[in-house]
Amino acid sequence: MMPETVLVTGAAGKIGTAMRNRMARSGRLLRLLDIAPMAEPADGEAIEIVCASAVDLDAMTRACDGADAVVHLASHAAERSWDEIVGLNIQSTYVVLEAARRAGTPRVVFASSNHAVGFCAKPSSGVVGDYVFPRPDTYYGVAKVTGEALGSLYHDRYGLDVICLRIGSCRERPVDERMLATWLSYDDCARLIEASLSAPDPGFRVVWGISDNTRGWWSLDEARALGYEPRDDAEAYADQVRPAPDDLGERYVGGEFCSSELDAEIPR
Ligand code: 15L
Repeated sequence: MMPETVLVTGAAGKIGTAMRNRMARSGRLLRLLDIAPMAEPADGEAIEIVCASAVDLDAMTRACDGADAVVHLASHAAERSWDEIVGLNIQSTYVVLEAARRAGTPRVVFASSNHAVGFCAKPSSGVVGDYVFPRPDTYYGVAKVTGEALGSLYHDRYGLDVICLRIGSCRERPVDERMLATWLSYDDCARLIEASLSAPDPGFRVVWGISDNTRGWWSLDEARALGYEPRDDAEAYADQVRPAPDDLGERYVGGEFCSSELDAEIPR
C-alpha cells in the first residue's frame, strides 16, 4: 500500500531536493524536515515544511506523528571528524528510529552508503553480493554501518520495518570512471525509495542502490526483490567521464574514500 504521509529528513540536501517532486503522489503528504531553508510549497503541492534538527528527539517524535514512513537522508555527505560524524550521522539515525518507535511510525528507509563496505575489493568479475559484511572506509562509513545495526535492532526488538539503501553515487550524471559502476540516477533513486516504501512486510533489508549500470559492481537482486525496477544505465555517459585516478582507492569499491590522502584532510 502506498504510504499517505512520508516524513523526509535532510530534505534540503542534494538528494532530498531531487526527491521532492519525484516522491510526490496523488493522495500523499510529504513532510520535509531540515534545519536549512527550503522552498515554500507551491500551489497544489501537498507538502509540509518542518524546520527542525534530525538529532532533536522531541521534534522528531512530533514530526513522526501520523507519518506512515520516514525516509532518513539527514547526514554529512562525506568524511568529517569523529565528533561531527557521531553528532549528526550516528545520533540522527538513533533519533529517527527511536522517534518512529515512539510515534508508532512503522517503516524507516535509511540512506546507508557503499562506504559501509568501502574496503571491499572491487570484483574482478561478477558483482559483490547483498549483505556483504561491513568494511567501512571512513568514519562516515562507520556511521552507515552503525545505522544499519540500529535498524536491525529496531526491527528485531520493536518490529519496525527498516530498509537500508547502500547508495552508490547518487547525482545528476556520472562524472568519473568509477561512477560508471556506482551511479544511481535521481529517477532510479526515487524508484528505489518508492519500492522501499511500498513493499509489503519487508522486515529488515540491506539493498544496494545503483542504476542498471552495464559495469555495475553490486548485486541488484535484493533491491529487485523489493520491487525496484531501475531504468537508467551510466554507460550512456561512458564517453564523457574522467578516467579513474591510479591510486590505492582504485582497488576498493569505496574509491577515493579509501585513499590515504583523506588522513591529511581529516585528523584521526
Ligand atoms: C556517498 O555516500 C557520499 O555521500 C557521496 O559524497 C559520494 O562520495 C558517494 O558516496 C560515492 O561513493 O560516490
